[in-house]
Amino acid sequence: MEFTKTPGWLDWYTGPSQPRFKLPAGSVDAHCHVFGPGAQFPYAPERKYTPCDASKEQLFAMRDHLGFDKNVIVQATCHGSDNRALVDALKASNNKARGVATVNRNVTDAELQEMHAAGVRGTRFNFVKRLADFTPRDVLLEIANRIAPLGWHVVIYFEAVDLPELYDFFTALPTTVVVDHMGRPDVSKPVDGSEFELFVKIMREHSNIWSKVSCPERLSVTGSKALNGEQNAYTDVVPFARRLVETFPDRVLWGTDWPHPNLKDHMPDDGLLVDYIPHIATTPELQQKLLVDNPTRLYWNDEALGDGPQHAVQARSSTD
Ligand code: 0GY
Repeated sequence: MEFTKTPGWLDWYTGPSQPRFKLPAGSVDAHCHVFGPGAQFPYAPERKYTPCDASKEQLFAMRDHLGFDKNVIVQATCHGSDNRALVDALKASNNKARGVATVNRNVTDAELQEMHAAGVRGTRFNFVKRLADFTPRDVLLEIANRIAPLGWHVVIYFEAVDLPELYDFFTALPTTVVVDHMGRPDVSKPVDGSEFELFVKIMREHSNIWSKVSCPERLSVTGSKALNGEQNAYTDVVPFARRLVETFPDRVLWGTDWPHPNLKDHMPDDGLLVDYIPHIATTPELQQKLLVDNPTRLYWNDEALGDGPQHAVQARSSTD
């Protein structure tokens, strides 16, 4: 099938620089996507955008170039709940990728088991209105209760202004919960202001809630961009990410967000994006937790694939 990209679509950056920051051995890019290719894995009819293609081979080449060891591939909304491109990438990864799928209430137990065997370890609930249609809370809770026995977690994507209304739902979820991109704070507001304090509170009071401290390129308002060798990009986002890394060092993850869907302003050089990491995780100990220990514990705690969910549940409870 032929697809035409959304007008104004920015393609991912080709020829990224070599990062100056040397990632610790075993580092995981814990938030990235594959797009199609559309000819092989058609984009979903209900999608809100049509991206450029970004194949598993291109993702794995980017991983190797940047110095990551592994990926966590998150189902992008342009594929809806058709997880075939994701599962195909996981199977081709040689145990170097895990996945976060999107499932609806009609998913069968056999489909869940198949995804688990391929390396899926979570499902994503998207509350960003420009990306996904509304799903009733009772349906989401039903899905969360279906995936919990597999040892999977829930990834949530929302914007900071919506947190007060979503707070009770999030804190009632029965699994580990991973928040995308720090709950998208408005970084022109103070890092100790009421909006971000609410996010810190939900993490402080709920030890099952984790955060990705990713996507400064999406959140930055005044910071310089990760382009043209810039070693101090997105400085306005740094205090927010650094606060989470230092307050919750065992519950933070980092990812490139390659191939960076829906950016409107600029496409970052992914090498320079890696050079942003030591600004938010300033010691080797914090870097090791953020990039290696935390994602490995969450996604590779059952080393052998295909052992089935029971094994995953046991592995999970023994480390919790
Ligand atoms: C991200 C951010 C975005 C898109 C998606 O699944 C998606 O389409 O997550 C966005 O547009 O903010 O995490 O990739």
